[in-house]
Amino acid sequence: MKTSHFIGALLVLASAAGCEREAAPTAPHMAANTATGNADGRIAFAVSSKIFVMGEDGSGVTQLTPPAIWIDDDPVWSPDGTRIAFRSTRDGPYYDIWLMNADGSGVTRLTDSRPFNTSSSPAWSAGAAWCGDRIAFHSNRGMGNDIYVSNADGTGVTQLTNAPGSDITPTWAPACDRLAFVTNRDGNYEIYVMNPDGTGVTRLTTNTAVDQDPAWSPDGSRIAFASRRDGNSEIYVMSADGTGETRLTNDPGRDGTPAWSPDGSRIVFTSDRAGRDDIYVMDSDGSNVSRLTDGSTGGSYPAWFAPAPPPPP
Ligand SMILES: [Ca+2]
Ligand SMILES: [Ca+2]
Repeated sequence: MKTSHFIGALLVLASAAGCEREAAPTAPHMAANTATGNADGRIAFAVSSKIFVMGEDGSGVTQLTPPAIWIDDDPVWSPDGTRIAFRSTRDGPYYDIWLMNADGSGVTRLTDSRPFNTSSSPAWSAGAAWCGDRIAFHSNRGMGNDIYVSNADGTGVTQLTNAPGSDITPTWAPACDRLAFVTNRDGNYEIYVMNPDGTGVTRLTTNTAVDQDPAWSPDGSRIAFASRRDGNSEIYVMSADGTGETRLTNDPGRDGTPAWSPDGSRIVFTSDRAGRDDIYVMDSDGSNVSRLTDGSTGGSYPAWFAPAPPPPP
């Protein structure tokens, strides 16, 4: 469900490099509530290309992936909160999707795009229904970036899009009946939706600016996204059919990667309005903005755990 700063990757790398000077936790403490599978109220995020978790009030920041030269970022939760998918260059130099337990243990590879291709932007099916434990992602293993889906055990990899242009950052609707994604197939980056089998592709946004980072509200009725249509990146929300676009943020900083709270009342996002990437939260109408990450960490790529019903017996 979470997206990446894919289009602004260079900016993100520059920002991440700037964060390297900051002191990172050196002795990560493991969060007992995630180790036992209860991830309620937890937000996973990235700091300086390492993955962390914290409480939804910004407390209990815990580092999950080790200090290392490779990149780990863009985390998303499994439907039961016991695992996290993320992208990593640990077998680099190119990105692949990896999985780990919610306490950082048990790291395994999901995709293998070696030697020359990348896979990024994992989206784990979760939300209103049990959706079969599938992970969508984008990869350039074909002709340019396209959307793929894989079972969480790595089997059943299926290519969903195969059109000119770059199709990136898929995210599941909560009922898993649709996927939103971003593509420049019509000349500039817009937000599209499609059925889970790749049919029924429909464009939702229409303007000349970059539109990216779609995120479904937990009830499936709305999609939050980021757009530069008003001069710099801001968070917007629209109905799931593309109508009623409304701006939520209004700040000269770069605001992006929105993700909803499980009850839909709040939206967490990344902003550099205080000078570098930090995680902020606001009410879903754009009011009551507050910063979650303090000056010692910063952060980007927030993913708010939303519990899904268990699989049928
Ligand atoms: Ca656009
Ligand atoms: Ca802004």
